Amino acid sequence: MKELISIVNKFLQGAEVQEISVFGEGHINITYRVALKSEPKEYVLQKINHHIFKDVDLLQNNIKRITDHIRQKLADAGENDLERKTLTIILTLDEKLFYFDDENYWRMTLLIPEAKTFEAITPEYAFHAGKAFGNFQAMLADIPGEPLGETIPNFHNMESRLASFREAVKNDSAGRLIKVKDLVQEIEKRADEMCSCERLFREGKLPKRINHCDTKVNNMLFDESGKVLCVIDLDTAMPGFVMSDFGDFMRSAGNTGKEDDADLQNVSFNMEIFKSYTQGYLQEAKKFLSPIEVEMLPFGAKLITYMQVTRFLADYLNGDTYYKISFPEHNLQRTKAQFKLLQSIEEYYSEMLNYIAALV
Ligand code: GN1
Ligand code: MG
Repeated sequence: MKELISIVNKFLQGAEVQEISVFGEGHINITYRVALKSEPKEYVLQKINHHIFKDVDLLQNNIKRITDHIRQKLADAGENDLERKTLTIILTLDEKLFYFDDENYWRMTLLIPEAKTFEAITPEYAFHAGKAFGNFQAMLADIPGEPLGETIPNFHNMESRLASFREAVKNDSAGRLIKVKDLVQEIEKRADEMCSCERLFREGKLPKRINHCDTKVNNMLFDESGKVLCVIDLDTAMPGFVMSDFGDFMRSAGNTGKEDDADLQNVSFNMEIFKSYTQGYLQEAKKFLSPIEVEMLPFGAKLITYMQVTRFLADYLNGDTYYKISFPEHNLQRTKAQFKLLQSIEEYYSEMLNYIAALV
């Protein structure tokens, strides 16, 4: 606690801290909520996982550019209450975007008051979420200057994810391969199909656009009425394929169970969430998407769920070096739950394709 207070004081001079508590559900960074004694405002303090985000300068500069750009767009559109509709970065006392204490990297933002996050939502909320993520992609389409840097190189590149997965299988460094041979086979069976986006990109048939690249339902803040206030967790915003963002929302909000559900019977794909989200998303995004991007949205649901299966299983095989875990077999449980979801998505795949074809 004392250490954390001294970090807070690198950002807010002489701030008297009332309370600091662990906050949110993230698997990567460590996040705290900070309340001060004298101020109504609250803050979010994060220890950035710099083993994963190796270039913190690039990371923080990306986020600054994104939030500046969005704030300007909102202001131009006559919106008010901007501090609740985009993240506000708190600079350090010497006006830097993060503080480095010789070991760890820290950053602060304003905490957005009276906002809610959810792990599961209703179709009505999904419609608003679709609009919000569509609008997020639209707003970032004309961010000025250089293209945003890749904070994690090849982050949503399936070919490179498969290469890392195969490396993990080959090394079997935690000696766990024996337990997961069937899952490895299931992954290999689908490998070729799942690399379609990279092939289409090379053939010049599929563009890259700025994506959020972590459109989990819990990376969105909702207000009391179910409308989306603000998109958060901007760490991975970078160029990618639009169906990735579509797919990550389906993977999280479209799951009737939990990401790591121990009871696989709870896990299946929720078509109602798919339909509402698609309607909301296309309302905002139809104007800038090419026909192939629209057509491939359901593929995104398969792809990102499949990618998550490979990522969780690779981490399990590597001995849990990437994701935070809560118990020893957590990554295996996550893998199984995500694989069950993938199977359910596969069952609904043609229904999804038909739904979109009828909608456009
Ligand atoms: C991580 O940090 P968090 O929990 O929002 C991960 C995503 C995964 C997700 C799985 C930088 O997101 O890519 O899809 O866990 N972020 C990073 O829930 O790897
Ligand atoms: Mg997050």
